[in-house]
Amino acid sequence: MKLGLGLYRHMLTRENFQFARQAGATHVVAHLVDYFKGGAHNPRDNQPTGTALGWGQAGDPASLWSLEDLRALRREVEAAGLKLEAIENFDPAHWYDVLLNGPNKQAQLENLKTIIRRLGQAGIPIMGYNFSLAGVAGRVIGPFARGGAESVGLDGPLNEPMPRGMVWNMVYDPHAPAGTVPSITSEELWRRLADFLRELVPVAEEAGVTLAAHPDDPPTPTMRGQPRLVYQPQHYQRLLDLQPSPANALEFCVGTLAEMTAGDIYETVDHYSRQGRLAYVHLRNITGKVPHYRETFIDDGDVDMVRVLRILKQNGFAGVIIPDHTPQLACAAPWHAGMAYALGYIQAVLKTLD
Ligand SMILES: [Mn+2]
Repeated sequence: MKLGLGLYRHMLTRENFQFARQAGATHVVAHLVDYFKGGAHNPRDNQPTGTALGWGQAGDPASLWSLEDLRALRREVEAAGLKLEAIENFDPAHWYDVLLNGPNKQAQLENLKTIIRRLGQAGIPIMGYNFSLAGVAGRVIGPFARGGAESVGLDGPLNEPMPRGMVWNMVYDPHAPAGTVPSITSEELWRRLADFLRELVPVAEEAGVTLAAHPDDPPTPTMRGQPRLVYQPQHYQRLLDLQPSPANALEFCVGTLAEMTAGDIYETVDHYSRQGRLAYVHLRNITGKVPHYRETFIDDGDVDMVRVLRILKQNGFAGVIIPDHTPQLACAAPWHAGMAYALGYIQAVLKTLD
């Protein structure tokens, strides 16, 4: 198993690549969506949380990530002695009508295929995504973690419907007419995912890229009046079975899976890792279950991380593990200190298992 660090777009700097390498990481997962653009209520040096208005503004719908930019990013990561393992998340600007089944759906499916082909050409092996209408919404911030460390949690789902022009907790059309996005059924959401996978998986196979699905975070049955896709552990199997290809895999988020009300986290880790369909792993600890949980330090929650990592090893998982979110440590660099703490902890467990 390999240790990686996830970096938000504005953190893709030489200094942060050095930080990752110094803290023991060998791989990087890069976010290319700027979640923080125009989001005044969103702290930039922490995971995005936002308000009912979402995280921020989506990118430019007419401008896809170029092959040149992807290659340049890979070169910069490699110059620091690291490998670029994955890009995490499509920009809502590039696929809002794939999620919403809107008039630009076919054109935007072509956008996604172009992006996958470019990843393949740039030698980036994994594309992480989260097929969700409401996205990562509804969470609250507070001094929830050990010693009063600032952390994130959920106190019940956000039921206020999404305004038009918003999807995936970002604004893709600031000039959209007033009103809200009508609710859809769970089966309709699964049909939209099936359309996406039917079109994308063959392209990913040909490009040598693995598609990796994140579960719904937070995993409540509904959010903002919309259904969720993967909010119980068994829903992940339905997603895998839609396209039984190694290119249809999981961005396996242990924290989110542990927040789910059904299932046992160790059985879930065993069930999915033994199928060889984990593209990469998000590691994070929590206390509680939806609709009331708190993110904790990696050693301090309900989940025995040593046991999780042992199961992954026993089942032959050889991919990259990144710390997911961590609480902020009270110091001059709260995000970095939190990540360094999680990286050191994971590294020590991996060494022990070897
Ligand atoms: Mn995650």
